[in-house]
Amino acid sequence: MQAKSSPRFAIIGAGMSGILSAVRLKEEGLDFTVFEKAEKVGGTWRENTYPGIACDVPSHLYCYSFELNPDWSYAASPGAEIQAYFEGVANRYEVGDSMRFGDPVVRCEWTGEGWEIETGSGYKDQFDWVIAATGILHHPKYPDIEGLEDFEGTIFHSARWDHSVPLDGQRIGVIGTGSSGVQITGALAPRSGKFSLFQRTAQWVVPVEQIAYSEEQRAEFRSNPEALLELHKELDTTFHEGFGNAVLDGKSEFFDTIEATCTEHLENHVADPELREKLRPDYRAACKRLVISHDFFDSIQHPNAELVTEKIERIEASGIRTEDGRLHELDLIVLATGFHVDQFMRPMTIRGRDGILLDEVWKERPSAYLAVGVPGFPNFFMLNGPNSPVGNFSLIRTAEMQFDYMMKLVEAVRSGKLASAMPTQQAASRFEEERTEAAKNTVWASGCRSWYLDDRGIPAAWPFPFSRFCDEMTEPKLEDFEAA
Ligand code: N01
Repeated sequence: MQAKSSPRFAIIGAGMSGILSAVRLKEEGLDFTVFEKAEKVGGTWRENTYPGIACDVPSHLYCYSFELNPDWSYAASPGAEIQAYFEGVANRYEVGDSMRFGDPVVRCEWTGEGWEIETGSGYKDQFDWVIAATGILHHPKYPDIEGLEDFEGTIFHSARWDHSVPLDGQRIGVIGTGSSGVQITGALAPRSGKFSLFQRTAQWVVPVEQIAYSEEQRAEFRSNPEALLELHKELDTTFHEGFGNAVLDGKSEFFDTIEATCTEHLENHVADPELREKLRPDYRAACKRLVISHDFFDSIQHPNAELVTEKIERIEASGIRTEDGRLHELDLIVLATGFHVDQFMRPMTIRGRDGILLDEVWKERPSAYLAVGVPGFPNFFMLNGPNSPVGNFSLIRTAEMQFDYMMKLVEAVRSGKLASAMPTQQAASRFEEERTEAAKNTVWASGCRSWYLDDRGIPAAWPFPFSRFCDEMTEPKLEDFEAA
């Protein structure tokens, strides 16, 4: 390993968490390389460019605490603006020179001294620490529907949008009514010749108006950074202490209020009683991720649009055949069918101490001590990894706290308190047991199908209050790590 006074860091991924890590390590004067498989930074915002993409989390919350942005155009800004924000941060902090683009990491191997990283091109280098900042929502999930290859029009996943394909006046079918499918519907139903949305499960749709910031408001934010900070803090507190804590109890009255708001919106905005019933969910609000939309009900009632709830039987050369025998003829099919959320760094080969493979350790399902580390993998640290808060707390705030926690472990290693930072099996098993029990009481376990659930139907996300997350991340419990 390198001298403990100058550790080298490999950061895998140049999305939100990877850029954060690069900026912070640069500030600390530490040596790092960012490995990015694609050609530029941005992660999910680089990969998802579908029409209508926006962040439904308030923009003034969805930014780094050290880089608030007075210039957001909307309360929920479009994807391209968020992508530009991340590119801007990477440029302003001049971390680009330490990034290797277009070359995926294929192997990380603990040598006994440190980590050897190998990329697809055969490039190899040695590091003391690995920060896996690979994200969650980036392996497209293709549905298991017969005949996907038989379609003679154009078909792609929502995260693989082909912008050369014409949309205006086309017959467009979208499979899936998660946040992506709903945003695509808002953008494309009015432009299409005919728009068919294939819904398997109705969604709770929370009507949040899209607010545009005027030039005066943006100028005010620019001239008054304290006001901007105040707004950021207010959104942070409201989100974490409201929604973030409410999800822990499936019976929380918080969700009665959300259900009442969504139901009123449905009753008042959908005229046709048959369509209204098709759009009415039959499970607890927030069991699946809530869909936030001010225009979905208007879009699905557009004269061009149709909500199809009959089960899809198969895809044929000219369209989608539903179980009622009807063929929905289409020019374009968009698969807004979500992501494989249990992959994390995989398919990389990650080999830890004594040659153990992460794939073996995670063969049943991924898990991590406090969502950041895995026994057997020294100095291997994950941001927004398995069991991390997802949807309940701000992803950016979470990554910032996880990064600060890691730096305390780095310090413990540099000062000789730990030989390397690796949770003990006992600490990891204790956390896993407690986490699994707590997860069963959350709203995500209240009876629905969603990407929050693991293969056993147990929610995988952090199931404790925000205060506990803050406490855990404030100071590592060194007794939970293998001793020096
Ligand atoms: O994916 P999803 P997403 N036949 O997994 C349906 C974030 N995000 O890309 O509900 C028919 O939520 C599936 O049906 P069902 C956000 O965290 C954020 O939309 O399982 N249908 C479902 O309707 C979000 O949660 C923003 O019955 C099939 C849909 O496909 C996450 O990304 C914007 C099917 C998948 O929904 C993922 O959202 C967009 C099949 N075989 C996304 N298979 C923001 O604004 C699947 N479905 C921040």
